[in-house]
Amino acid sequence: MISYPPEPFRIKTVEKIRLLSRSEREAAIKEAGYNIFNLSSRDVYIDLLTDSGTGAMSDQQWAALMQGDEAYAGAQSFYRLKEVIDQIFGFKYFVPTHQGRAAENILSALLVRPGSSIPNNTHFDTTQANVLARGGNPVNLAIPEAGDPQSSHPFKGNMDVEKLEKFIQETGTENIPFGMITITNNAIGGQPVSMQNLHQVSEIYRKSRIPFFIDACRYAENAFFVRERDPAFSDKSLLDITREVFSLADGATMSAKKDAIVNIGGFLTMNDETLFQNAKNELILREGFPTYGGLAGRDLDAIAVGLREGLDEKYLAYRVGQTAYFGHRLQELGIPIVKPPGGHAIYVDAGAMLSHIPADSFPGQSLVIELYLEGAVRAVELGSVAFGRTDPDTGEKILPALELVRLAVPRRVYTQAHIDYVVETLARINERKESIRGYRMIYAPKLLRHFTARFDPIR
Ligand code: P61
Repeated sequence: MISYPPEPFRIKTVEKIRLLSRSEREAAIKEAGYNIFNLSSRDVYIDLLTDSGTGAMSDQQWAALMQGDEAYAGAQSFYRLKEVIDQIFGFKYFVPTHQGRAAENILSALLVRPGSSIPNNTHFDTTQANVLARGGNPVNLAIPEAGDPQSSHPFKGNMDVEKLEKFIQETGTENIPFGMITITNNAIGGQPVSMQNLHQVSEIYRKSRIPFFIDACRYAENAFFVRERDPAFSDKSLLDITREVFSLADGATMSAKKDAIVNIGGFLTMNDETLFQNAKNELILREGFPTYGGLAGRDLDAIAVGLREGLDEKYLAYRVGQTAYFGHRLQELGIPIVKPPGGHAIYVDAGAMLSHIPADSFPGQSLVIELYLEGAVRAVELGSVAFGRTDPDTGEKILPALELVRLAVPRRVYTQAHIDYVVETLARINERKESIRGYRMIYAPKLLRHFTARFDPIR
């Protein structure tokens, strides 16, 4: 039994939550078309839909908001953020964006052409969609262990470097405008990438002259895992580890809604001056002037403070410890999860738990709906609903290897009692799992379909 880490903070502001009755929950989820994205947040008791933008800001961040400089051009908030980004990331240039996908959009708009291929360990859905939207081909080259929920490989987020080399040779560097790696690897369980793997990937991209961009949303959690799991880094500071990581790349896309613990914000950072010029022009067209991006000056100040807090050792020990406690409690109950627990979330292997429901009847979606019905807990499906798609050329259905349900833990928000409540909710579902049925998708848009899809229960 692993213990729950004491929080390295105390609570100054609280927010009321309410638990609807079972019959109210049944009505709410039906009204939502059995899609938790359509629920009103007041109808959710414990919201584990995402760790993105849902963290609790600190007193220091709230104080920083008051100092926001709202000047259209040359705002002081921009320079304060620049100082922190320079220190942590170390690239020559950056543009603020309203969130991570806006940074991905700029990069894709500037570099992806129809027929381009973009390799990654595993693209998250917004990166995948931004590449697809420009006619590109997002390619996932994670190590084989990434597809095995039982494997407790310490760096399960790694890229398969042999596959990457082969892929580059076969595709031709002229068809690969940039390559990526996502730290931590969200789509396969919030699993870290090792420093050694990052060095190897960087070397491969560099020798092929392919610009290397890191999807950096959870870089601080990744740095913490590197220090915990790789003895070569056990006495290095998290800042030193982080700087080494980014020194290997040509740029990064960042959603500040994760490890910078803010409710909104992101940025695109790079070394290439021409790319920076073009990014500024693209930014001006769609986001805003380059010293504020799609944000208010005060948001930039909150990010600047949050980036430092997100890299704090005591905070990260608590953060990763809380997620580990959550995962171990579920494992004790025999609930199949992706092992080992990742940094920001627990991923239940719904395909294994509800093995009687076939992938095209969406076992992950069934579990998500049961979590709501049983305890008003909101989780998200990361399986055939989120990642399934139809090949535009062959009409073939492409389904992901795993049917996962993610329980993401917002930063500094929920207590041990809340986590225990979710564990107990899942335990009750697990006891009657054979009676759970699948769902039929009755509406889906072409891209990012899980946000607006609607379902009907299969009777
Ligand atoms: C999340 F249900 N993630 O994990 P933006 N890269 C990576 C991410 O994890 C990520 C982004 C880029 C979210 C929010 C989310 O279908 C969903 O600031 C590794 O959200 O634009 C975001 O950053 C994009 C939840 C995104 C979803 C898409 O919960």
